Amino acid sequence: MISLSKAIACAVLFAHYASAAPAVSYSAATSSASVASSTSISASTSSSIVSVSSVTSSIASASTAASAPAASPTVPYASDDPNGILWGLNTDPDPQAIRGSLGATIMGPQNIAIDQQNPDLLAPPSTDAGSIQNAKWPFGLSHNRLQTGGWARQENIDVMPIAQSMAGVNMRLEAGAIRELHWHKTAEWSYVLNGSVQVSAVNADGQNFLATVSAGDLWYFPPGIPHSLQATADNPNGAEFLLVFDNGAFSEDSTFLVRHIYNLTLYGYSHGLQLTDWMAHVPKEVIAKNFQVNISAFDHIPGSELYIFPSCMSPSTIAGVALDYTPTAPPPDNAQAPEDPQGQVPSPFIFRMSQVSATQLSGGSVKVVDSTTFQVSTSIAVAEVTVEPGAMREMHWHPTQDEWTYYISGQGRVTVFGSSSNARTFNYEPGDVGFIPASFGHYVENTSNTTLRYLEIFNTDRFQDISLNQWLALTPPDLVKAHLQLDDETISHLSKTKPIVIGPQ
Ligand SMILES: *[C@@H]1O[C@H](CO)[C@@H](O)[C@H](O)[C@H]1NC(C)=O
Ligand SMILES: *[C@@H]1O[C@H](CO)[C@@H](O)[C@H](O)[C@H]1NC(C)=O
Ligand SMILES: *[C@@H]1O[C@H](CO)[C@@H](O)[C@H](O)[C@H]1NC(C)=O
Ligand SMILES: *[C@@H]1O[C@H](CO)[C@@H](O)[C@H](O)[C@H]1NC(C)=O
Ligand SMILES: CC(=O)N[C@H]1CO[C@H](CO)[C@@H](O)[C@@H]1O
Repeated sequence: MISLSKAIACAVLFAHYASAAPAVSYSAATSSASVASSTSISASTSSSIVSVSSVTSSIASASTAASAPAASPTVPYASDDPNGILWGLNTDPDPQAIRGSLGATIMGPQNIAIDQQNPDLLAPPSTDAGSIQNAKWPFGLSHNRLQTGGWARQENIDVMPIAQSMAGVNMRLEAGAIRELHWHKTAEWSYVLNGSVQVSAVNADGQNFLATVSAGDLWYFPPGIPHSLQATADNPNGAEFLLVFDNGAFSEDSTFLVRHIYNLTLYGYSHGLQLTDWMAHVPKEVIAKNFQVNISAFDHIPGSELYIFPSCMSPSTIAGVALDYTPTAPPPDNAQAPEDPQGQVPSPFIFRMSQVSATQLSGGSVKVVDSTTFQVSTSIAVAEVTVEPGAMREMHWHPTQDEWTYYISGQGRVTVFGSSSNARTFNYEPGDVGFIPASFGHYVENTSNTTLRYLEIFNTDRFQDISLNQWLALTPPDLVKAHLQLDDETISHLSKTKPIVIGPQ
């Protein structure tokens, strides 16, 4: 009897596939017939068939199926609890560790501001399980390096061990201030957050480059290419930008220099090498010989690295004692690189992403820039995503590349799923860094009343993602039904193109 019902059900499926010649042109009507016929088969006395009957009735009515206990063929149904976010940022003055019937109030001390920002850590959805490493780092928790003319703070494996493949730096330069001439073994990718920055570089063929980029634009310096950054006065306050390096152990901070020099040799980790630091650590006799000038020409080179400093006329500021410096005018946007007999670099080190129009989607927008358009950027790709209130970046994953996420505005909720029941939900705000290992399933839900804008950054030359929705739409429907017991109406809503950002519902 069991084998007969299976045989008939399979015959119906076969008939379905035979009639639907292009497998993608799925017919809801045919599938309803297959459900109906298997239901009629199950109207028998065999106890084994009873489970088939309850399965098919659950297909017929999703709402009644939900209340039927343990009716799935081998495991109970997933919980009906919608597990929504319990409070938004600063909307609950008294956040508590309670979700439904679980948890209890906090009786000890409480950092309310942190709990307000992290509802899904304090009162996680019941779908969270197992152990996903911490995947949130607010730049606001980073030690900041304050300099005359700006500051810099970093995220790397020291503070977020899960993020092995990329590290980030948030840097600020006042108008005219300079991030000094330097280089490093990692590539450097940047997204300008505010103001404008003039970048300079020279490549191994002696070709030079000079350009000014503004908010929403990118630069990229391949490993080892010497470069500098200087804020213009487009914004009288100067500029701020995000830097991303293709190695999670990157450190800008000389506090950890000893450790990183050790590892520079062993592991190829990379603190930047500064022009002034090098010059201060070579015998002056050698420097004079190198440049073939009188040694006195180097009487005023700095005794240690500058890192970030205001542009100035007098070198006397540089030795650590600010005597009298006169800020020069910040560079104009149309400044030209010095005449170069070797010519200019063949492929620009900047990309004006702010001028690319975003692809509009039902729930927001997306701009992807990788080496297909920004040719030199062979180790970093980016998707700039906006998600409107009530919408979400769809459930997806990136096949081979980790995602280093940076939140610019709005608030987002992300569940990182890493197989074997391991899942953890995090809440993000502007200035936070997130991290999602390659192939880990995730989504980004807008949990604010404003547009959520963030960057998905990958250590790769090509942006790639897999859409759950598209995957299911392009898989034989009966196969999908066999897994998820979806009804035809739901199957018909699957999208054969990637929704990317979807909603509101
Ligand atoms: C969004 O706006 C609604 C209505 O004003 C308010 O009740 C809710 O708390 C707001 N949510 C957030 C996350 O700010
Ligand atoms: C840029 O910075 C200025 C302050 O200098 C601020 O008023 C403005 O809102 C910022 N713009 C963005 C897009 O963050
Ligand atoms: C170098 O890096 C490795 C791998 O991250 C680490 O285990 C080791 O402690 C580091 N060495 C030093 C001296 O910091
Ligand atoms: C270098 O310059 C100093 C100061 O101008 C001068 O006294 C000295 O003779 C010069 N040395 C050489 C080798 O030219
Ligand atoms: C305005 C709006 O629709 N806000 C929504 C943002 O996302 C969260 C989580 O889904 C919802 O609770 C809000 O209503």
